Amino acid sequence: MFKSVCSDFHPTPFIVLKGRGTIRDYYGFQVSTLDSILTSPSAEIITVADCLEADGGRDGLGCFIIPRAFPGAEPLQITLFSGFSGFTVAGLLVAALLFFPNVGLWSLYRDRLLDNSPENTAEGPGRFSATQELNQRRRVAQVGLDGVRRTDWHDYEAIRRDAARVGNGEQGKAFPLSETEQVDQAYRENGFNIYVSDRISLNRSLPDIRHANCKQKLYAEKLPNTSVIIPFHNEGWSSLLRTVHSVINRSPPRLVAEIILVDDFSDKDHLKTQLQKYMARLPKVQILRTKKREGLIRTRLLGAAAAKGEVITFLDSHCEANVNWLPPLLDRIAQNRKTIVCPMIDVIDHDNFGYDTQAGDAMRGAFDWEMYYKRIPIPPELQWDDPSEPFESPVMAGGLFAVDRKWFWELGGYDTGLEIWGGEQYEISFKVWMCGGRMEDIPCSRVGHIYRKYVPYKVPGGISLAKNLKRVAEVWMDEYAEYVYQRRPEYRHLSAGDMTAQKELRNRLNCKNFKWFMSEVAWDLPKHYPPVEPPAAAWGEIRNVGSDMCMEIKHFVSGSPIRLENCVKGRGEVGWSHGQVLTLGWREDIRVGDPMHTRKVCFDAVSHNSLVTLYDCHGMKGNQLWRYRKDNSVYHPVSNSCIDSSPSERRVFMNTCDPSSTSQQWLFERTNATVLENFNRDTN
Ligand SMILES: [Mn+2]
Repeated sequence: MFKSVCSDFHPTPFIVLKGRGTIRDYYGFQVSTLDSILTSPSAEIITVADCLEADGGRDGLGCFIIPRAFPGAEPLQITLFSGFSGFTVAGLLVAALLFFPNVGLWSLYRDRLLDNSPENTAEGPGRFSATQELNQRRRVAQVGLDGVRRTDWHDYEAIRRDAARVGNGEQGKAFPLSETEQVDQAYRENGFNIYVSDRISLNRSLPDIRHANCKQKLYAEKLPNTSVIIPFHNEGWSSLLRTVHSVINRSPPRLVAEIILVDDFSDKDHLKTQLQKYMARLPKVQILRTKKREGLIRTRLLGAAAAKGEVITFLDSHCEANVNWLPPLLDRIAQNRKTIVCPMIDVIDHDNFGYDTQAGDAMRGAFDWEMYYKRIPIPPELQWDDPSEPFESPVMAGGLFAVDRKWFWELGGYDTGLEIWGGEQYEISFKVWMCGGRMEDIPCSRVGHIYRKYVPYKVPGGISLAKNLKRVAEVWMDEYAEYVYQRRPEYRHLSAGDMTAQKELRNRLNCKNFKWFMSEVAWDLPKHYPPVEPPAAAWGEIRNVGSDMCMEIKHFVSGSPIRLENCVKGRGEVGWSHGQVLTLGWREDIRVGDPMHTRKVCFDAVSHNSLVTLYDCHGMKGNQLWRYRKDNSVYHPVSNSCIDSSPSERRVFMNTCDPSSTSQQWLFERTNATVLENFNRDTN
């Protein structure tokens, strides 16, 4: 099947990646589903990266092809498409460079591939040795122009020990799963496979997937120490302990003042005396417990309030700290105590505990105007020659960051009016930027995190997230809050509680306004998520000229086919509830809904004769790019074909364009001539 896709639209070889869900190429073109890849005899392809997962299943931004498993991968994990399997790794890299040249992230990744793959794959477990010796020779501290003495903080003894480890999950490898191990219960209680976690050492080794430059970096000899705060609620035994062990194993002892576990009213037995006894052997670890369920935000605050270290470092309770993760964070704070720093968050697979980068790896934190967290590419203006250098990020992902303890409290900690979970990452991010600090992501600091399959416990109080977001919008976002309310009208009249203290804090700290934040910090965000949606080109019902029937979607979910049905408008019914209201919007895709309320499902076609179906919008044009042309055809540039219809079968499908065929002629209920002309001018 994808062979034909390949020859039709991709005369050139391309890399395909294995993962759960659908596989797309660089253009966002849907190549195949995983199943067809695995069952096809022509595919020798086995690699990891999944657009959907990469993107949190939302907008396709993560859908660049990035072979994230490549560096430390099993030998058979990348091959090229049929006919190109003779390519060497070098050939593959050349192909990659040719086909994905404009992605900054890609170039970042490419550097890593080039740095890591040749010597390391050859050397096997001794992967550190070359740089290691080099570093050991340079271990002497150097005094910089600024008079600061810098030293190599790597613990080579620990690195050697880790490199020698073999066994389940060692070197961050995926645990081989048999079906019996994917027991539902394991997921139900934890949101990830605790059985697998239990079979992996608490001290397991991880692959050093940092950029090679990180191995050479020196950091100030005199760094502040930190309290590491790990809030948890009903966390699994091995996942919690592995978090603690990884911190102890991979942090210079004198930089860790204490590790504070904060139990948010767990009821699992293993988290009571058993945990108490276990931690009694680890002098730096203390356990605090809330007296009732407080939620993540107040639990973190409780830990922060008890902290004595100069810096507070928050971690999630199912993390693994990687090689030399701490000094790069503390060093930035030592240079500017008002900097909040975040490690790169790597992905620990919730099924098999394989360790890998996020798709795209280094990206800036952002949000859309419904306040969903998003990741956007680092714009060229902010890319350094050395991609391992810290870069500015407008908002943090959430649970993993380090902050000068006093500065955290000067900023008021978290707004205590925020409940349970959600929105706090925006609050602290807006606050630090607007009130005289800054925020950075640190590529040389990496921490793995298990992204759960789902949240295994009830989150009490369903509207707390809405309230939290409204609080943040009201206190920090000024006139930009309106853009949120336009998309979330239900927030407008929601009571978010008393915000006097927060507004006073903003005044007292003399914080800049949100307009400043948008123009100086998140200036690249509107390119990806414009506050005001540019006008749509066409919307409303789409009526076929030949049959006088309308396009209709029965279920507004990915995978639904577009059908031809009687137009409901003619029957005096409401089009949107019938799935007959559609919008050709500014991203030049066709979405369900009217221009002000589109859903994130788009018209999607895989070939010149396939059905037209809905798919999660990726916003990257490619196979979701449509043109509404003067001859009333709906044209699909990537396949050079048009939407056709069969009234007897009620089917809507792709076909060779035939301007004389009325079954290919469509009338949108409304059009904006100017916008349409602009769209059509761009290509023709
Ligand atoms: Mn988590």
